[in-house]
Amino acid sequence: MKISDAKVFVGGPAKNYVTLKIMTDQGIYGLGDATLNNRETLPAAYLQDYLIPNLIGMDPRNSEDIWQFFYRGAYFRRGPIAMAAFGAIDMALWDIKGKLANMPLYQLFGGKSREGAMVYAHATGADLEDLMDSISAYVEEGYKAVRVQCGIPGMPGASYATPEKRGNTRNYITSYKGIRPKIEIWDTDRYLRFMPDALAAIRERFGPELKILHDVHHRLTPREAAELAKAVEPTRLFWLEDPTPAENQDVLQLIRQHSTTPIAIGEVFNSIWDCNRLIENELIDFIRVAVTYAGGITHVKRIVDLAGLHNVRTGFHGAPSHSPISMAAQAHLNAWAPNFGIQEYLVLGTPECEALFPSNHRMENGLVHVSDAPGLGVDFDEKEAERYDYQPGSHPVVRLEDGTVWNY
Ligand code: CS2
Ligand code: MG
Repeated sequence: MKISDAKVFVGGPAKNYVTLKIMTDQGIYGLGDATLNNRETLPAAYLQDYLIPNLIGMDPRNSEDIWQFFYRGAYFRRGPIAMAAFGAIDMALWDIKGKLANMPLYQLFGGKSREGAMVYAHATGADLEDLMDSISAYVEEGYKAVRVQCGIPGMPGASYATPEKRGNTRNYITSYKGIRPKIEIWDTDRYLRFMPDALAAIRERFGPELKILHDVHHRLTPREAAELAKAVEPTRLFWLEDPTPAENQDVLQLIRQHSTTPIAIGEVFNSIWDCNRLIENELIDFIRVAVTYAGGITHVKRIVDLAGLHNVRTGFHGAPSHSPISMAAQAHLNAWAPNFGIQEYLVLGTPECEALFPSNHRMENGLVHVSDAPGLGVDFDEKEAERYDYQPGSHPVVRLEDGTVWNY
């Protein structure tokens, strides 16, 4: 069996999805997602210029060897662009493997460990009351877990928290249009004065059962992160996400020394080498990698297994920039993983998105039920894809009030 051709498509409704289709000489094809939010053309170029010409003629069943060939063979290892490109190839090869076996992927991993995988949605509010309404709407729909982000008084424009800049949560887009980033202002003091009480008020309003998550989005120093984690302890969060950039990883000890609030980190990690110390030292409770830019199913499964040895559960990244293809790959891992925790779930879910990526994965009462179709269980309509072009976008750049550049 040989890979006969492969094509890359960039575009989609509201997001620029980077979709890889690998064809074989036996008619079976596989699909992968290489979307790297706001840098979509880069993994696409890596695939087109370097990886696809090497893939042609390879045996698609040897997904491990192909992964090693590209990863070790690149010499300059890792990084989000390369790992997103390898990730898409890897997903597509697993898709082919599942179709050949006539089995859904979770069966090839070891079968189902659960019927449905708990997901969380994003509730956002311009202020606390607005946020409460957004949470209520999700609770009424049956969600068991909600990430809560709120506009901070006196601090306009922490956009990852407020709906008005992003549209409502269902169509929320983690980018601004155009290449030049918008500037947003951040003030740590205002945030730290406001957020612990806001989270406590949410717990008070919704009771003990709701799983409450909050994303700090890398805005605090380790000392400030420890202060926040300690202050929110009585609220019993499901997790506190990215309280500080995980670059100086040893200082994450500081958070552990001061608090038992569960910590989730990893949406920007690209490999096991970004998180092995955090996992082995049990400095995090949830690992947030995505199958897309952490090298696909082959590599993420290794991370999941390492995490399982150290009381770390999964909480894969699932921002709306992931296409239904990588969300399907994650649905199969979630169905299997003995140390599954939760799945961030923001699939666009619009009729346009469903027409482009038909599938039987379904969400019900806050749980994702994985498709039983062979392989990934998601298809790609090339005719529909012709409707969409690449639209440049950018993440915001954050500055402090005095102009100092800060972390997005
Ligand atoms: C966020 C993301 O989903 C999350 O937890 O941190 O929305 C993040 O801002 C985007 O994925 C950036 O591309
Ligand atoms: Mg996040």
